Amino acid sequence: MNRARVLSHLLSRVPPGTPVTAVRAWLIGGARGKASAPPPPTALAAEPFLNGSSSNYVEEMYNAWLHDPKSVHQSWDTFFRNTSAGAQPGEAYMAPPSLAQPTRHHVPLSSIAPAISPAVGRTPLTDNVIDDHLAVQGIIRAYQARGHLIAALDPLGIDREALSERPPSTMPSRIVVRNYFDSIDESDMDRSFKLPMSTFVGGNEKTLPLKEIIKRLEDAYCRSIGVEFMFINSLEQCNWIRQKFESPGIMAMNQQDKRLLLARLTRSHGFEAFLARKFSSEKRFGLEGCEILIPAMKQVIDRSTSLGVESFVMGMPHRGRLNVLSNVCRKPLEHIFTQFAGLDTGDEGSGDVKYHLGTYQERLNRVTNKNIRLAIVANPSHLEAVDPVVQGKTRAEQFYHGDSEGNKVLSILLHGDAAFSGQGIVYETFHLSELPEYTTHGTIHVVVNNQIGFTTDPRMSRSSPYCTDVARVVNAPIFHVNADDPEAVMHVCNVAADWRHTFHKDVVIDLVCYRRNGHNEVDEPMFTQPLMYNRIRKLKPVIELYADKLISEGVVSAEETKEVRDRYEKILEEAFTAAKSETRVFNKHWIDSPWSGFFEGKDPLRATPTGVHEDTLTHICKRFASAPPNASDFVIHRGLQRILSSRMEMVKARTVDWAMGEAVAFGSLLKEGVHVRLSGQDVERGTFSHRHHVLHHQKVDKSQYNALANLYPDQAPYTVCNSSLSEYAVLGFELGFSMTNPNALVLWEAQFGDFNNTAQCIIDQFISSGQSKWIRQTGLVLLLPHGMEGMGPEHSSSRLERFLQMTSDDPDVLPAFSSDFAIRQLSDINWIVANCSTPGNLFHVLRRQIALPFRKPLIIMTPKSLLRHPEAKSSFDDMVEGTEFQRIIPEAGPAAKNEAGVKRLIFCSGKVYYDLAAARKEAGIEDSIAIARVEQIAPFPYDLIKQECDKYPDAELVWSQEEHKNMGAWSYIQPRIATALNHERHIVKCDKVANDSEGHESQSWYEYWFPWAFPTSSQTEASIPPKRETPIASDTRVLRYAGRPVSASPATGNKKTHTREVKQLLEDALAL
Ligand SMILES: Cc1ncc(C[n+]2csc(CCOP(=O)(O)OP(=O)(O)O)c2C)c(N)n1
Ligand SMILES: [Mg+2]
Repeated sequence: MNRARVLSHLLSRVPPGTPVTAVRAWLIGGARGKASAPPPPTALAAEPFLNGSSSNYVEEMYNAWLHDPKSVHQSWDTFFRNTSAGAQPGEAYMAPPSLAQPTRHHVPLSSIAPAISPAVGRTPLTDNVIDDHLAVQGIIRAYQARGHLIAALDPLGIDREALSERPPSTMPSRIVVRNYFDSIDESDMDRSFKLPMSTFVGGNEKTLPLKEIIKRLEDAYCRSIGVEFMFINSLEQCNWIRQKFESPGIMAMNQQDKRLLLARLTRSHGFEAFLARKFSSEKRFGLEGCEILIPAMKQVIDRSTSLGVESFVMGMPHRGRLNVLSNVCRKPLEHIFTQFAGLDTGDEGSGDVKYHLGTYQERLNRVTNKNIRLAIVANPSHLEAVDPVVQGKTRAEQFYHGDSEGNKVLSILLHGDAAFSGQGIVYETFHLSELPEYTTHGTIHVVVNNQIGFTTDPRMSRSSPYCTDVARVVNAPIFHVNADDPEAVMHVCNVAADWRHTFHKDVVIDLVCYRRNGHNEVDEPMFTQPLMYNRIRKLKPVIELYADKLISEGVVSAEETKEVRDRYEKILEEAFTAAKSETRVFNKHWIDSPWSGFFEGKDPLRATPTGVHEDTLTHICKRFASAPPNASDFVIHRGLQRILSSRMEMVKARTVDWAMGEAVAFGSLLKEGVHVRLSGQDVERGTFSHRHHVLHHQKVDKSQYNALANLYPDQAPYTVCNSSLSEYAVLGFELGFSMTNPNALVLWEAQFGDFNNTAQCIIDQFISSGQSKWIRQTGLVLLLPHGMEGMGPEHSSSRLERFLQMTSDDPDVLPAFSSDFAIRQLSDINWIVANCSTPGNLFHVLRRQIALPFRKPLIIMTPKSLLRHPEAKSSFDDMVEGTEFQRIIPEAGPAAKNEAGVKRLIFCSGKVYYDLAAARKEAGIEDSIAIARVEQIAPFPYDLIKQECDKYPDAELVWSQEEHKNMGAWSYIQPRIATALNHERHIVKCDKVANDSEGHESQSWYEYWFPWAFPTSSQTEASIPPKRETPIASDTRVLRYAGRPVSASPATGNKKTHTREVKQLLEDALAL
């Protein structure tokens, strides 16, 4: 049989009279259309190789086959044999066997041909059939991609249009998921279709009738769960999710789990009902309408615990917080109830409202029988602000536990719907989720989506269809679920925990629920949402719905449900009675990050020395000045070689510049086993190209060398990491990191100091006030480049005045001078503010953070031009053993030797000192003007300031600063110097502790943490805090201001004006 014969053989099967075009269509497949197909609609399209140029090839194959049947592929052999034997077109061809393993859904087309249309019998494949299959594929895909739009997510059943005017909600389901139905009609419902690889609805079936396919898809995607995942770029991850929702029977729950779920719901509901009854007029931001949150969190925890997680770090807003504390963390009910009782505090701290407090609990997880740790991080009212803090704390726990993949420590973040979409920090936090030094290897987010934010409807509070859309930026799958379908919620929780375990990526559970009461319990929701609340009033609580369901299924009896309810009610009543006998509340009960062992055995008023041995200085500096050990292979930038050489010159001269002062502080701590972590924008090199902690191979990508990480074989790890371009999230993250381990120096550096204002909430609500509110300490360091360098308004000021304004020391009270004055001040204040003028002092102040027996935040105004200023260097002599941080650097030049002849004593801080000193020198008045640098501004070094003033009794006192008068330190310094100078002040010593109005004694924080240091009530005078008293104006010496005048803007944008201002400032300060 030659080519002509092959073709004629095939053509012989075409019915007589068929037009040529139809024959062609019949041979190679033409326009689709049931009516237009040539009769009979055979399956010649299954042999498309017979058309066009392929026929030459066919002929060659045929000739080869004739010569030796084995010389052609098996499929050709079969084809020619069948054709020779008289097979019908379409029947002779058999697809060649695949070289690959058959795929999951692989079904040879030929084998399903009979299944495709049973009614017609052996109808072969046609274009129609293929197109119908493609349509079915399209339908499957549409359900996967858009099924969530028509899922029954809202327990209120309010037409979404009423809440949101956006289009998806108005689409009829047919358009959303069945637009491919134009080519398939209802009569096709019984036809079977081969299932594509992209679905799991078949289970073990490879083909299913269309109606069954659709039913299963609707079950998976359009009932109580709406899955958003098709935007995820990873096919593996998409398939994983499909399998978790589509597999037949995957959501089935056994009876035992159903009963557990009911019991948990009972507690969740019972807790709120009990509080509502006992404290009806108290705000508690109850969970009513989303009681499922408690079983949901417990399910996530159970499942994750069974997958190996041992510690859960959680952040959450007000809604349902008390319920979570009690029923998820098992915080003693008495502690919660006493918060309602209006009792005095029995320990340190100003405390916080009950729905902001944190907790830390260790307990047995009964389901898995494993011990777990649960922490809820205390947070301010500022919604979502705690998110990055939780991430940082989680990351730190993972880091210190060597949990490099996040298998042991998991963060869970709870959100409200309005806050999740409204607060930018959510987005900023998501962007940390995959960064190497910031990832927590996946967070489980749970949104309590009660479809309202205070009094505002979603259509007025966001522009995205869902409140969760922000999570799409990191390809996190989003599981929307109707909170009134408890079993669906449990399924989603399991999948979320599994997802996080499998892929170590974020995932979102969107609990679509409602809020049964107003924003809080004393709020009237009918003012603003009348229709919604009419609907809500008709709804049964979910506990009733679910109990009814389980009773009707025969899983539990009505008596049993009552028994479970009564048992919990009894527990609540007993705890309530016990709480009544309490007379005080204790802030210590609410600590979220206990540092076990840290305070033990320490003298609360003794810091270890900060100076280090010269050998250590030399070793670290040399390493810091050296190329990598494999220098010959590691190509360093020429500019860096120069920097390293100049560093080596400094080592030889036993001096350090700013970068080396910082490096040797870090290095010496690392040597002592203290982890150091420096994070912020471009910190690895340093914004001002001075640091260069990470050297980059100029020829090999990602080949880097970090000298400080390679100082000693047994040193602590050094982390230096460029961050995302966020201040709010990154500062929050570092704060969280610092909360986990007090034996770590954690630093955040702002690119320029003024950018700290976009992290203001972390500064105000956490760093400044955290210890007072939550008795939680942190030694976090903020490095804020600050200084007027003529760079314009936005790069000059770290807003020193704000930090000083927030310090908690009283300007009108002179603390009692004593040998431990300095450390006592540090322990009493909320944070330390410093503006160092020498690298040596920077070295000490950084090391002092760890040397202190407690932790305080440290805010440092760091320099820019001083980084390279030839005078701004320190000798090793200033850092060796026996040296320490100088709170003020007194005059040491000629004026110091001419005390009586000094006409003016200038106090200043930071870089302006160098300008003043240079101008003084130029004016030749070094012996008549003394300049003292205030290096630690807060707490104010009263003792040393006074000492300095006394030294020059006839000197006029001047405060000189480069900042404008309404900025900088002036308004902080002025009243304090007045207080320091007031010799006549009458300092009244008080009793050991201030007694409250009812005569109860309250402890200070150090008494709480260091009880052994306070065995009796007899106090040394030195440890007695002074009583507040009204200031008496100083009538002795007055402090004059020499600096820029007031201004609205931090600095001029005009270089010339800047120069003029500097000149004026120096004249004001120095003109005698
Ligand atoms: C940053 C911030 N802005 C405003 C508020 C005031 N506020 C408290 S709760 C709330 C509504 C929050 O709505 P949502 O996030 O949906 O949580 P829900 O109360 O509905 O659970 C608002 C506006 C706040 N606490 N924090
Ligand atoms: Mg809400």
